[in-house]
Amino acid sequence: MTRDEVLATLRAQEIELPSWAFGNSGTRFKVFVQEGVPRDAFEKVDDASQVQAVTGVAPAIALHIPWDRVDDYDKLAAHAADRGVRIGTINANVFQDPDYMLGSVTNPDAAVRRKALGHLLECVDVMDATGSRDLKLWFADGTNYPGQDDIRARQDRLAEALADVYDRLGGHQRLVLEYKLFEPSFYTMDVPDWGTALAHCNALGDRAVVCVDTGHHAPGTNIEFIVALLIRAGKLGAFDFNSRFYADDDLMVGAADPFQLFRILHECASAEVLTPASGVTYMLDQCHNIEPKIPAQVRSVMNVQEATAKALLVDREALRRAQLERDVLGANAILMDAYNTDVRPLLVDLREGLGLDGDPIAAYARSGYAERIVAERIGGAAAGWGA
Ligand code: PSV
Ligand code: MN
Repeated sequence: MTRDEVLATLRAQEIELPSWAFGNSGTRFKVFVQEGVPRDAFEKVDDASQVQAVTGVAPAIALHIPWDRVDDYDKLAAHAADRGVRIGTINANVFQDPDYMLGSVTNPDAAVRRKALGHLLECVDVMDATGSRDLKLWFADGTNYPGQDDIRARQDRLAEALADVYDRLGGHQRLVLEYKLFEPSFYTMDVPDWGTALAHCNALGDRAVVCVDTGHHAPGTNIEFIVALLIRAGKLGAFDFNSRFYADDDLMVGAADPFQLFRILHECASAEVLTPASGVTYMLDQCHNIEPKIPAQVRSVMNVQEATAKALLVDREALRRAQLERDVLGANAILMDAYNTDVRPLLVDLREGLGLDGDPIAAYARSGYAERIVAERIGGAAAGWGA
C-alpha cells in the first residue's frame, strides 16, 4: 500500500464514541464525580463533537437507552448534525431495573420477559427517529448457581426474544449481539462467547451480526483469531474497544496492550474492513473513572489510529510471499517491522491534511472548552451511573 493509500484509509476510518464515556462512572466501590460533566444527551453530544473537532475521525456518538432518553429524538439528531456529528448505535439497557435481577429476556417469569422485549422494541423506535442503523444488545442475563435455572430453556427464551426484535427491524437496520464471559452473572452468562453469539445471529439472518468487546474474554484469549473467523463468516458487526488488565476494566483502548490492538487491526486491514463501507463499526466502550473524560476519548481515538496506521503499513504482498515460502521468521519480521514503525509523524500529516492541529490533545486543551463546561454546567443532575 502506498503512503497515499494508507492516508486515504485513515481519513475514511470512523471511530464511534460512547455517550456514557462523558458521564460520571466508577467501580462498585466509588464513583468519583467530576466537574463539568454533561447533564443530558444533548450535552453528551456537545462533548463528543469536541472529540470530532480535534480528531476528524469520530463523527458518531452511540446512545444508551434509557440513560440517554429524551422527549424528542428528532431534535437530538438535529442537534448532533448542528454540532457536526450524528447519532450512531443505539444500545439497549435491560440490566438496571430491579425486575431484571434474575434476567431480562431469559427470565423465568414471562411478564419480565415481556417488559424487557418492550424495551428492546422501544430502542428500535429510537433508531427510527435518530436514523441509526445498529441496535446493540448486551444481556447481563445468566445464573450464579448450578441448578438455578435451565440452561437450554434460557437459550430458547433468548432466541425467541431476538427473533421478535429482528422481525421489527427495518430493512436497513441491524441487530448487533454482544457477548461477555462473566459479570454480573458468575456461573453462566446466557451469551458468554462469540460462538453463542454467532449461533444466534446465524439463526436470525443476514442483518444479525456479532460485536466483539475487547474486554469480554478470558485472560490470554486470542481475540484476533475470533475477529478473523467472524470476518470470514461475514458476521463481524462491531467492536467495543477498551483495554483490560484483569477483567472488564473498560480502560482506554491501546493502553494495556497496544500490540494486541495492532494484531486485531491487522486482521481487519488484511480483510479490508477498516472503512465504514465494510459494515464493521469501530466503537469505543470505555469509562473514564479517574481521568478527564474528553481528552481520554481523544487519546483513545489516537490509539486506535496508531494501531490502524501500523496495520496498514504491513507489507501484505511481502507477507503473503513469506508465508507461501514457509519463511516463519521472515513473515514474523514483516509484521514486527510495521508494528515497530513510529507512525506519529504520518498521523500529524493526516490531521494537517484535514485542516486540523497535528496534536489533538494540545488543540483540545487550548480550546478552553474544559474550563467553559466547568463554569457553565452548574446545577442539574450530572449524568452517570449513580453519582
Ligand atoms: C457490558 O459490560 C458492556 O460492555 C455493554 O456494551 C454495555 O452496553 C456497556 O458495557 C455499558 O457500559
Ligand atoms: Mn461493550
